[in-house]
Amino acid sequence: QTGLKTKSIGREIEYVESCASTQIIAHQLAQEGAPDGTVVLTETQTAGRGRLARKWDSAANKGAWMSIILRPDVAPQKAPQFTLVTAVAVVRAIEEVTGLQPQIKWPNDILLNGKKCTGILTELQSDADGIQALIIGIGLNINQEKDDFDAGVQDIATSLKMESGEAVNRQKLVQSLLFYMELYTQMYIEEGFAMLKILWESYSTTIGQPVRARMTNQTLEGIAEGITDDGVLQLRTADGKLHGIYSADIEMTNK
Ligand code: BT5
Repeated sequence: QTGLKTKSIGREIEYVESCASTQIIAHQLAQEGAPDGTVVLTETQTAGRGRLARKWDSAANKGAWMSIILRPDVAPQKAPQFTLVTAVAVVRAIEEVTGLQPQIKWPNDILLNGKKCTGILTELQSDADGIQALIIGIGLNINQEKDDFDAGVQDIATSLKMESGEAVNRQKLVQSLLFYMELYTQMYIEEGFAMLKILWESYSTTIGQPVRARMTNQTLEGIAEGITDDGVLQLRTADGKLHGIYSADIEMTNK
């Protein structure tokens, strides 16, 4: 009994007690032909990962560590938009189940009171025919206490329990998240990003703010003016130039 209200996402669930990373399992399953909507879910990861091979701290039995396989018929350049769509689904699920009001920090962080409660990692399997699979990793901190986090992230991370003061039913949260993932990914595929962008902006903590964007080869400072319909961040530097940023680590410079 999963209690799911979805038609495709989560119809196939691969649940493992423990693993290195749900991304690794999902990549493998996708290569073996796993259907659209397959979800890999675990209690703990020994090598959970973020972007650029960073470590994702995945305390046992306290979070939702999962990867979702999608097979959308869209161009590979659209892959980053799925990070934004996923962020909206995460925010809606947290709101629905806890009443908390999370914010989105472009591109892949969900924050509560300025601290990170969720990270999203979108990876791509593609070939000359286009996207074969998107592997969307979601790491959601639910019932950790401060001491459950690795020392290195204790100051920047938070959990739903730490913010609401109450333990949160993890199953309910996962059900709600998969429901919103299905709703919003379908909306995206049928109607494009325009409507979702409005929703995304209403949750964004980045837009209109002064930020520092660290990229692999340079750092830029300026005002985050908005995102394009492709999800690219528009950053205006002091010299008046508008830069399109596809991927970066964002620091809010006014906080
Ligand atoms: C992310 O990367 O935020 C993407 C995280 C995706 C994790 C999920 S869990 C299920 C699936 N399987 C995986 O192996 N991964 C996905 P990035 O933006 O690069 O942020 C990584 C940084 O976040 C780290 O360098 C730490 O500073 C911080 N961090 C690590 N663990 C954290 C945690 N549990 N909560 C908050 N921040 C954390």
